[in-house]
Amino acid sequence: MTLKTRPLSNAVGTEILGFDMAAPVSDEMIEELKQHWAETGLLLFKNQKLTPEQQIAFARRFGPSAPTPGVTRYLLDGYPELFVIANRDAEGNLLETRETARQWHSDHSFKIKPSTGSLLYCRKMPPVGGNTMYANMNQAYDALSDGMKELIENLMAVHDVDNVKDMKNRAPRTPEERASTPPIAHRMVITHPVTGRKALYVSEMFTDYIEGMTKEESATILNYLFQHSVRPEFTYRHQWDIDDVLMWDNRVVMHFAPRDYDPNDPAPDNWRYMLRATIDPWDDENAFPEQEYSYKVTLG
Ligand SMILES: O=C(O)CCC(=O)C(=O)O
Ligand SMILES: [Fe+2]
Repeated sequence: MTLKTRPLSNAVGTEILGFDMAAPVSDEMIEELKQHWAETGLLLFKNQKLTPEQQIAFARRFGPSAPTPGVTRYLLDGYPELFVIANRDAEGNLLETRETARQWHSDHSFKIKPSTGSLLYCRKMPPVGGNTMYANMNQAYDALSDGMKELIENLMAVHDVDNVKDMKNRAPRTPEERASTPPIAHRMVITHPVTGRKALYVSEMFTDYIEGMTKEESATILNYLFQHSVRPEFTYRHQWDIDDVLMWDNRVVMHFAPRDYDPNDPAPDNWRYMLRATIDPWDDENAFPEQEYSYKVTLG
């Protein structure tokens, strides 16, 4: 059986039409979904009615659960595989994750084996704003000059959770949390195992510096790449409806949640509540071929 689909935008994404994620899904259909996921970086499923168990079970068809190191405090009660990204809890208390994703990033790029994808389920959304943006890093790579491609081809960039700027609403990380996420070097250019396409693999949220360069040199190159990779023509901006599920491939896209609503506004309908299931590569699977070069960076 072939899925009914339509493109979400020129740059990113495929909408999967008339699909029920809670119903039994054949292996063939999962393979077909994986192909769209790899080719366009993002799948949209609308009008989904999922229990936490069903969301987790669907994500598990694509890979094992990816524990989020260093952020054990934000997991759904009774469901440690689901990460809660919300401005308020059911009692109206403000939550620390209300300013999540205010910089472009690829999830878990600070791990030696980064997460391949995430599956984000919208439970509550304010009437205006609360959008999520995606940028196609295959297209960003392709649009670079040959000179820039050659320069970065074999360079390693260091990714670090402590590079994240917007931690001000969060409790300081404990020494154990810090120790669980040492800085990690990855190739700046990765190749997707399904499509064979190259992608830029640096982000303003997690990428700290380029190995073998001074901070100043590396900042100049990285800042250029950060701006270049999110040029409007490479992006898609999703306006969420409640019951939407978006599932992205971290090897193809970066994403970003603009502060286009006020998470602190106490109005009852100003409530954004999302549940994320995070997908790791299987044990025998390299998320991308260059990963064999990734390593932990020894400090000072
Ligand atoms: O809240 C969002 O729109 C995105 C959050 C995010 O970065 C994620 O779920 O990985
Ligand atoms: Fe994210």
